[in-house]
Amino acid sequence: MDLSTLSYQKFVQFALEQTNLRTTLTPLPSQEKFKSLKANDNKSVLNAISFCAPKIKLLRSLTIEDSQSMLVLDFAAFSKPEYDAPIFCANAFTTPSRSIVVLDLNPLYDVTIHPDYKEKYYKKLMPLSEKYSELLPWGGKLTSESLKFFSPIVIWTTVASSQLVHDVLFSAFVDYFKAWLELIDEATDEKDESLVLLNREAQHKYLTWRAEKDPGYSILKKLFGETLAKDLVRQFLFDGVDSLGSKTFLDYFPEYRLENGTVNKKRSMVGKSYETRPWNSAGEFIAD
Ligand code: BLA
Repeated sequence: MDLSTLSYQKFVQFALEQTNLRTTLTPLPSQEKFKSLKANDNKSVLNAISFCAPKIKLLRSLTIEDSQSMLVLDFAAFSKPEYDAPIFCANAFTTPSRSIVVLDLNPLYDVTIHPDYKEKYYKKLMPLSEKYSELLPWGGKLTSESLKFFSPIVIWTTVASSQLVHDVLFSAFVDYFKAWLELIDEATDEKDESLVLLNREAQHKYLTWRAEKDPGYSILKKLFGETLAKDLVRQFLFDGVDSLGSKTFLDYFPEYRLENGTVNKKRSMVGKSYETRPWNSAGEFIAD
């Protein structure tokens, strides 16, 4: 399809407006640093924004739009570590033929081993996953390791690009972002410093995973060159990876260690799995 009628700007605008209705966003230094970022192809249009707010450590968005070849949305928002709220995650990669999408409130703690966390945040949100399951169906096998960063309401899809899909995706983005804002509104700050430390480490582990293994990296490298792509990943998209904690990727994910001590470049050590949605509509894990 012709991508020139589609854009992810509307998604970002919506999120900023909604957030500003409830809290006060303050621009972060990383926004200034990356706002004049230019792609090597001289045609992709970029938009990089980053903010914080009293309960939000980082809300950032990167869009890359070239109507001839691809539209990219990478939007995420993290609470301050005093709150154990999920991480808002909206990633979309759209070409004229298909769209690859992950939309989720990524859990801070793996829901398959922390049923209390699942109960606390996802039980009442389960209808959301049903609502979009027909038009944004499960995208098939994915990197198995990614699943522990996904929630039972995750929308993981790879579908033929169309105006309808784009509109449905906007509707889903609206629902999921509003749900996230609601959770942030209701969140009360943790007074127990040891639990705050756990939250901070969980966010750091997440940032470490994505800074190392995000599937978008090869495209960023092509557009910006290796040095800038690395800076963009570590200082903008996953800002905090070098400051929130001191553990390394291999501390968190030792199975990726090669004999010479470096990180295995493979995205998955286990391989891809989960051909179908591994949660049922009650949020129970049903994969073997
Ligand atoms: C593919 N993107 C994918 C896949 C997933 C994600 C699961 C399928 C391949 C796989 O299983 O690894 C997304 N994975 C995620 C997310 C998390 C995760 C969000 O673990 C969070 C924890 N995608 C982007 C951006 C670009 C992009 C910004 O988000 C481009 C700049 C591209 N994603 C992209 C491409 C593919 C892809 C090109 C298909 C090619 C591939 O699999 O490498």
